[in-house]
Amino acid sequence: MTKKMLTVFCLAYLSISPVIAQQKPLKLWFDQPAKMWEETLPLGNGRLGMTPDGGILKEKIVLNDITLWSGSPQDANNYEAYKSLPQIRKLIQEGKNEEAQALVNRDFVCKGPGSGGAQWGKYQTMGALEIDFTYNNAGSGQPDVKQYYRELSLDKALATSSFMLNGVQFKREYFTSFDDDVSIVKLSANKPGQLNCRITMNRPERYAVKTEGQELQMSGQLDNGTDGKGMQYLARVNAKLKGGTIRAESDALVIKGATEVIFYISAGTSFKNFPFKEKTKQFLASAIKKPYELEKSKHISNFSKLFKRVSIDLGEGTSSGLTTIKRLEGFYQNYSSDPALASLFFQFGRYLSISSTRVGLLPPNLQGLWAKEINTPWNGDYHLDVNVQMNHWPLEVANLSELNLPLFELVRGLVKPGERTAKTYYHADGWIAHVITNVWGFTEPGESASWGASNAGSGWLCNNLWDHYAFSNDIAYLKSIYPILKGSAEFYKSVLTKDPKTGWLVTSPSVSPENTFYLPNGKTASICMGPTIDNQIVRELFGNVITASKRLNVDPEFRRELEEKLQSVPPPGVVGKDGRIQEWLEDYKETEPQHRHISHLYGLYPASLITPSSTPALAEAAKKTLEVRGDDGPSWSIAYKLLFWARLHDGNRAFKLFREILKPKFGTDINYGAGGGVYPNMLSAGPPFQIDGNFGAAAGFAEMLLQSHDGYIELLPALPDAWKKQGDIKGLKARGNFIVDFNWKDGKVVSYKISSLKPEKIRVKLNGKIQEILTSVL
Ligand code: FUC
Repeated sequence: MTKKMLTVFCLAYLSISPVIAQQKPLKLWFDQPAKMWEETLPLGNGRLGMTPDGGILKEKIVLNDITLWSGSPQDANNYEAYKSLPQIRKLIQEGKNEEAQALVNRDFVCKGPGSGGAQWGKYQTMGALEIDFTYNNAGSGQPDVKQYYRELSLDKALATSSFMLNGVQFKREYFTSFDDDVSIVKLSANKPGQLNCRITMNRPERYAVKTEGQELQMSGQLDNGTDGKGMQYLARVNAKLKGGTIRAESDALVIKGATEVIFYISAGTSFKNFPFKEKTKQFLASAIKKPYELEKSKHISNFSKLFKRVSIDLGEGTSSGLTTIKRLEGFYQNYSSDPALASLFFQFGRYLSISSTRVGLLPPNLQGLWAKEINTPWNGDYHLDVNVQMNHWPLEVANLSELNLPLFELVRGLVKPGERTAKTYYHADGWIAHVITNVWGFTEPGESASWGASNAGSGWLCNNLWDHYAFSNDIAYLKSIYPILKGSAEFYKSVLTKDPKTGWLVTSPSVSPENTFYLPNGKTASICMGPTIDNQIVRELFGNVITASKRLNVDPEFRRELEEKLQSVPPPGVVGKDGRIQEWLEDYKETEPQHRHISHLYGLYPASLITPSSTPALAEAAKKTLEVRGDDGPSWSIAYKLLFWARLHDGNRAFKLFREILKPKFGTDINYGAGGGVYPNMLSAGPPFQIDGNFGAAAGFAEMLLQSHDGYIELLPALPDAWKKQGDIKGLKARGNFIVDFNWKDGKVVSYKISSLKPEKIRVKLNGKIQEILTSVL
């Protein structure tokens, strides 16, 4: 920092006006039961998930366990692949990309059916718990239902439903406990003896149900794609009653004349040899003997430890009392009447993160944790060309840093198989993962060249790993990820080949995720060398490994090699003749100008190779790129564009995308083009439900209000007019391990506090000026 830039030295706490009102309870609520699964309320404790529909006479609760996967580890490497590599590269250099693509399809994809095969597997539902209240119910005919209410409290991670039926008030509470690791459903009536019901469990396939004493059990074994004997699972249900009787039938529990019933659902799988039979028994026994109110309060307090770290208030507006679906319907046209919906959606993203992953387990997959079927869209897997990365983008800024660790574990598991794939296909050092993976460590290319040959997967994952370090400053963590980052850099270092036209070092063969271009001869192809995303990833990764090796004081020789290679890596972007950033090394025309993927802006986000201050020309070209791409797409694509515009400091444009992503949707047919939004329960509609849109939008929301990637912390970098009036934020995080609190009025920051473990001099940009300040101590 120069003396000139040291405009002001001040204390980090600058209070000019009183803090804005406390955050109101955060909830989604409905005045009727869910008519489709996308209206149910998602609950999860990072392992177990459940989505109750609040049905009056029949309640269906879909159950999940994040580890429930079919398939098994496999070796789908084509050990002959490397023989074709020189020829593929030669054809690409000669401009015969379509011929190269044919060869990739013949020799350079995975062996076998890839992600279409049973061995690859699927994340799938555990089944459902059904409570039938019509059973044995006195009287028939039309039920007289009044005062129906259904709520998901984000503050408490608790769902409730209540209604009056034939003069009796019934209430249900549901939570996936952060205490005893079981799911709990409590039914109560305000008059004695009114609860009569029959409880069953089922699954679309591979299940058996029985009772053992007073315990209902569902168990089964999934297909592993070889001998059919894959992962095992077990769900146990038991109940505690006030009043009435419980009786076990061969495949059901029958309750008569109770005033209160508490169901405990304990479930587990054999994933990684988890002793699920014993553990589910222990979890159940421990929960059932604890007083319900104690279990509930421990659940809420454990959950709140994470959730309460951040509060946001953008003002209440006049619509915040409406049902969630009415608020969603109104928001697009009349957003200024409901600023609280925007902060609710951000907090919902945080809620979903806490609910769908936990340290020591798996990262959220395409559906997070909530799959309602066996044939989950795209296998409910981990896509590495934006989706799983996006699932983690809000975590650091939203002060849920530790929830990045399950991804780190997943990536660690890819290194060994990825080394085999690197050797087999490229004769290369290090490790690679291509475009999709599962819990079984798949790293081979996908089964089709057009999307499966991307070289970007492993490098892109390293960006997530690095970000956790950038935000946490945790040197022990850096030490632990260093071998992974180094291994990825080793891969790219050994595969980079010289483009004879430019002399640049590039990947080959690869693709720009899922997009296709026209060759000068009019034919189309996807296979190419040096797609822009790969160039940006290599540049960023090499830079990070160089920094890490200096901080850890290791590998000076390797560092020098990377520094030397970096001289010949293409710049973060090349501007084509129409002013856009080229997606490919050549200025090809894309077959789909509005393609959902916008991978060539990776350098703008999540990387920070392109910024308005450091590369203004590329930032302008990025705007043109986005204009042509348009504002529509599956929800994740809209979220990505929102993030780009936030990085380009265009708050109103970012907000336009934010509105698009909050458009109510009901359809569930797969969309590759336009039409993303949200379902009534605010889960993201690709369509179908895909959770990356929720997480991407949460990251985008934060990116409009706080950025820290350009050498300083910037407050309100892309504040839209809609939120100018007022706002109050507490607990967001900035790179360098800083907690950031601030509030604003009429678009100007009026008070802020930046805290760290010890006082630090840092640069902050607020109200248009960069200042140097001293942080407060936490
Ligand atoms: C990629 C995207 C699709 C979808 C799928 C899970 O293939 O192009 O839109 O999100 O991942």
